[in-house]
Amino acid sequence: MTITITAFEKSPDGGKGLARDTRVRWALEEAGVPYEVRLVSFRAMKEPAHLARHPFGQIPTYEEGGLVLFETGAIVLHIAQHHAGLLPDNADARARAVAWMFAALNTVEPPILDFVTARLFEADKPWAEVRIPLVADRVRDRLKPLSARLGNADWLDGAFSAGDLMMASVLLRLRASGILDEFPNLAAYVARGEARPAYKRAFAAQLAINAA
Ligand code: GTB
Repeated sequence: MTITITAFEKSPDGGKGLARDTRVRWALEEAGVPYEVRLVSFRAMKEPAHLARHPFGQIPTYEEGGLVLFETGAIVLHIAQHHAGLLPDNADARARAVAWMFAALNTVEPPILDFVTARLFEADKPWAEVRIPLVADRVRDRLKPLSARLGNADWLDGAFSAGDLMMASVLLRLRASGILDEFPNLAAYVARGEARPAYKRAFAAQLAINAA
């Protein structure tokens, strides 16, 4: 059955892979599943056809037969549950990999979003000088224990899993700020993710659209 995802017609990052379709593309590439992409403009994202796919008018979405999904956590989990390569066979290890997915989305990503928003979109506001260091410290408060847990390991819990895919995807957005480099093992962890052939294919696919 054909899988179709949605992505920005023109991503604001110009193809740096920071928009959230990249993590869905990465999961599909890890699973070896072909997919098609429906590109949507910012206007089309808020029109009825897309709102029927995504109640908040965002990308990415995922369509497969009669199934329509939104939220990258739900989409990546769906892919991981239906194809080999992203979740371990052992039930306990599988549950832990899912826990890392939730940790990425629910514990690590929120302060990163606050930080990126403050730096990129609110830097001209009168409170920015005070707020940005505060939110940067909230990011560090998450990265310190994450770095301690990862230690010298390649991945968070044994073999690479959807938990690592999601965590690396979330951490990627920090690179430009320099905060990631304060934690060399996390910077190396993200680089390991980016070095995976599946990530490279996902990155190239979104770049091909945005560089055009
Ligand atoms: N929780 C949702 C999920 O994980 O799927 C969040 C989805 C989301 O925020 N989608 C964004 C979107 O559609 C695109 S990824 N925004 C348009 C809107 O809300 O109207 C966020 C994003 C956008 C641009 C860059 N960039 O250019 O660097 C990076 C990330």
